[in-house]
Amino acid sequence: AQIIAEVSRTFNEFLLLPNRTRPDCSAATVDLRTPLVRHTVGETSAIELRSPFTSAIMQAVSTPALAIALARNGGLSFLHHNQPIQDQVAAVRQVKNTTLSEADARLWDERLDRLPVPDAEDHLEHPVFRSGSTDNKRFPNPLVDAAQRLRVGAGINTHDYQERVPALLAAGADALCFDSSDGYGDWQAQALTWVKKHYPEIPVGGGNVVDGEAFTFLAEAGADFVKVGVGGGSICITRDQKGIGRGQASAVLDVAAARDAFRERTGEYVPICSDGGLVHDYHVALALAMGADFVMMGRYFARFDQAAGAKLPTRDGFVKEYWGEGSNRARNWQRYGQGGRELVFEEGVDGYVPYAGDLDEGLALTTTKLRTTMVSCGSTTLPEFRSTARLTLVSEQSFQESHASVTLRDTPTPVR
Ligand code: MZP
Repeated sequence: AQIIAEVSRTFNEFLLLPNRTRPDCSAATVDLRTPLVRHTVGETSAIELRSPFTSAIMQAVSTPALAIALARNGGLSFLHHNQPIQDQVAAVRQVKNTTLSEADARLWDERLDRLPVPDAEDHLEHPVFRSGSTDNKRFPNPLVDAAQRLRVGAGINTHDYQERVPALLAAGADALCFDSSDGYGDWQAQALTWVKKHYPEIPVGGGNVVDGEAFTFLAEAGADFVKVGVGGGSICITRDQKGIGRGQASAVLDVAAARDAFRERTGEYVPICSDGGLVHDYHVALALAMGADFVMMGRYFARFDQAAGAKLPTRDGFVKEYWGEGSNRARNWQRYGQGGRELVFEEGVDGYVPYAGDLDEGLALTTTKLRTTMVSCGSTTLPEFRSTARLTLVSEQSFQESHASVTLRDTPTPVR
C-alpha cells in the first residue's frame, strides 16, 4: 500500500489570519457570486449562484419549500432522488411554478439595506443601494437581471438515469448532480458520458471524491462540477463501517489544486463543492478559502422550518428530525451501492438537530458572518478570498484559547 505523507486534516484544525482591510472593503461591498458549472476560463459560468450555499441531496433536507426559500436567498437546492421519478418530478414542478414576485424583489432590496454598513456615509452612493438599477452588474436586482422562475437542481443516480434524467429535464430542472458516497468509479463516468451525449446543454455534477486523481477522472468524464467529501457528514458512519474517507480540509485542498491544474491544462474551469462536515458557520469561510467554489450542507438546513423532519418539543425548546441517506430510515441503496437493491448495513444514523426557525433569518446571519470574515481577510470577492487567504494550523492549546474562558452566566447582568 501507498501511505500518503500528509496527515488527513479537518476544518477545526485551521484558523484564518486577518489580512489588510482597505476602505472599499466592507460587508456591503462583498460580492458572494460564484460559478456553479464548468466554463471556459475568461467566460462566465452558465449558472452563477448569488450566494455559495447549496442544500444536501437528502430526504430530510431538500424539500420544495426549502428549495424555494434557498433560491430566493441566492443559493440552490438539489431535490433528492430517493423517491419515485414521478414524485421527484412533481417536486421540481412545484419549485418551477413558483415565480418571483414584486414582494420578493422588495424583500431582496430590504435585505441589502439591512446589511451592516459601519461607514454608511461613504457607501450611500454605492450601486448596491440603487435597487432595480439595470446597469448594476455587481449587485443585480434578481427581478431585473434573472429569469422570473426560481432555479432548482435535482439529484440523480447511476441506476435509473436513462428514465429519470429526461423526466426531470421535462419538468424544468436547471442542474443535475450524480449522488454517490463514492463517485470515483466507472459507473459514474459512464453515466456522465451518457447524460452529456444526450443532453449536452444540461449541467451535471459528479462526486463525491476526496482527492485530485478522482476529481480529474470525473472532470475528464464530463462533470460540470465535482462534490468533495467522504465520511465527514454529521450523520455519516461510513468511516466507522468501512474505514473509507478523508479529513474534509485535506480533501478540499487537494481537489482544489487538481481543479487549478486542470484549468491550466485545458482552459476549462470546473467548480468544486465542499459537501458535508460543516459544523460551525466559520467552517463555510474556511472551505471557501481552501478552494471550494460553493458548499453543500445537510445538518445546517435540516434545522429550519422548511426542511422535511418533524419539529418536536424538548424540555429546553425544539428539535428537528435529521437522518442520513445511509440510515435504515432512508435506505438509499442507489447512493451507497452495497451490491444490490438493498442496504445491507447502515452507513448513516437517524437523529435530531436543534430547531433553528426560518431559513431566511438563519441564512442571513450565516451570510453576514461570511461577509465579515472576508472583510477581515481584506477580500470583496470569493476568487480574491481564495487567492489571498492565509490559514494557520492550530495546536490543541491554541484551539482551547479560541473559546471563552470565563464562567458564563445564563442571564448576563449589565455592568453600570
Ligand atoms: P452534513 O452537512 O450533515 O454534515 O453532511 C451532509 C452530507 O452528508 C450530504 O450532502 C451527503 O454528502 C452526506 N450524507 C448523506 N447521508 C449520509 C449518510 O447516511 C451522508 N451517511 O454521509
